Amino acid sequence: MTSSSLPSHLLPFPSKQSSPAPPSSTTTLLRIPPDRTPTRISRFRCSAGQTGFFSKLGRLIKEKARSDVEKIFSGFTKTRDNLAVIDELLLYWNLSDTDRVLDELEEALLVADFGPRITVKIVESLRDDIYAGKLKSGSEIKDALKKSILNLLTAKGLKTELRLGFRKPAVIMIVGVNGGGKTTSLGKLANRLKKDGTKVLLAAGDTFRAAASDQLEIWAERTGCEIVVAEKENAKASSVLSQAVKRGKEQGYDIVLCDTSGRLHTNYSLMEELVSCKKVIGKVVSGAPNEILQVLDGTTGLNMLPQAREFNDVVGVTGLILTKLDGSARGGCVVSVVDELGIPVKFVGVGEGVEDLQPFDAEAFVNAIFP
Ligand SMILES: Nc1nc2c(ncn2[C@@H]2O[C@H](COP(=O)(O)OP(=O)(O)OP(=O)(O)O)[C@@H](O)[C@H]2O)c(=O)[nH]1
Ligand SMILES: [Mg+2]
Repeated sequence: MTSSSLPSHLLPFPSKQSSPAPPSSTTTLLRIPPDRTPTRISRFRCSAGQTGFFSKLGRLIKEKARSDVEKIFSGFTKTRDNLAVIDELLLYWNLSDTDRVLDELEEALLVADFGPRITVKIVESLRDDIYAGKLKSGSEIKDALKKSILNLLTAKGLKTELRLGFRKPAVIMIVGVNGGGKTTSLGKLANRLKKDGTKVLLAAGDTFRAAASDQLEIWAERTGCEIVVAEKENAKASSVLSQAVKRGKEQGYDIVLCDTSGRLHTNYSLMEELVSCKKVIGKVVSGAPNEILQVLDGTTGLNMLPQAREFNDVVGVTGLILTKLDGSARGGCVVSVVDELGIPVKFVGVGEGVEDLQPFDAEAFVNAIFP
């Protein structure tokens, strides 16, 4: 089947010729119920061909990652300080001292929130390599330590770029506990995608607090994206998201970014609400949501592990956004989450500004915590 014989909502992307109007410069608010047509709709322009567009977008996003390493990890001072002791230990390391040095190294990793499972795994593999004569100096041990952490972060072929499928619109749901930075991350992501030439629709799926949609509307204005908000109070999140994705489909959006309410991972009924949000989205666009990104507050340390585990069990998390790395982030735990749950970190939040979202780069991460 050629793309021209596909129904319009299945076309990967409109060609440049089919989208003649210029993009709108202002935000249009779309309110449900959907019988109201929006006053103005921006048209998508894509110079990247059709199916290749999302992969090009992913590549662009990844390339940008490499340019801003220092800013990304400015918040790791605390983690770095905790791990600085490792440099001192390894400086004076000699073979006869191995067990004592490895005990202290273990302690330092635990203090830096690597978690017991990962810590033991790393230290035991170092011990084996030292006694097998593969590591002969402090600097070799440090390199091996960094390499084993990098391996943990990159094993299992985890993809850090967004995977958006080929149907339009791609749908991304942002989930997580209260106050982690979901709405802010969604706004920053909208900014990034919009700048890369994508037609983005925001969906105010946090119907729990009245102020939540106001907050997202500010992000819509800031990024020049359109937004769907609930018309009435007490609207169901699933109904707002379903309407938004329908809009996205009917009006040729590339991506719908869905905000959701913060919820404790231990609250069964709220977690179930997420499941119904996911279901209704999938009914509108088969295969959607393409990404369910969980926001984890980088300052919460090991608490992020049970959160990630629970959200993943309930809705199937496809990627993580690690926020507040500009604060006093506790980086070690990320390695545990990635290793235990096999979910890649896709973005990191490094501030409250619109530009403060960076793609995750595992190598830069390791270099930031072990300079
Ligand atoms: N320093 C810093 N602050 C951040 C970052 N991301 C979010 N914040 C701040 O964290 C606070 C909470 O952010 P929100 O985006 O409202 O968090 P949320 O998860 O949507 O919160 P709820 O909807 O209430 O669950 C706000 O003050 C944000 O400005 C970040 O990367 N760095
Ligand atoms: Mg929010």
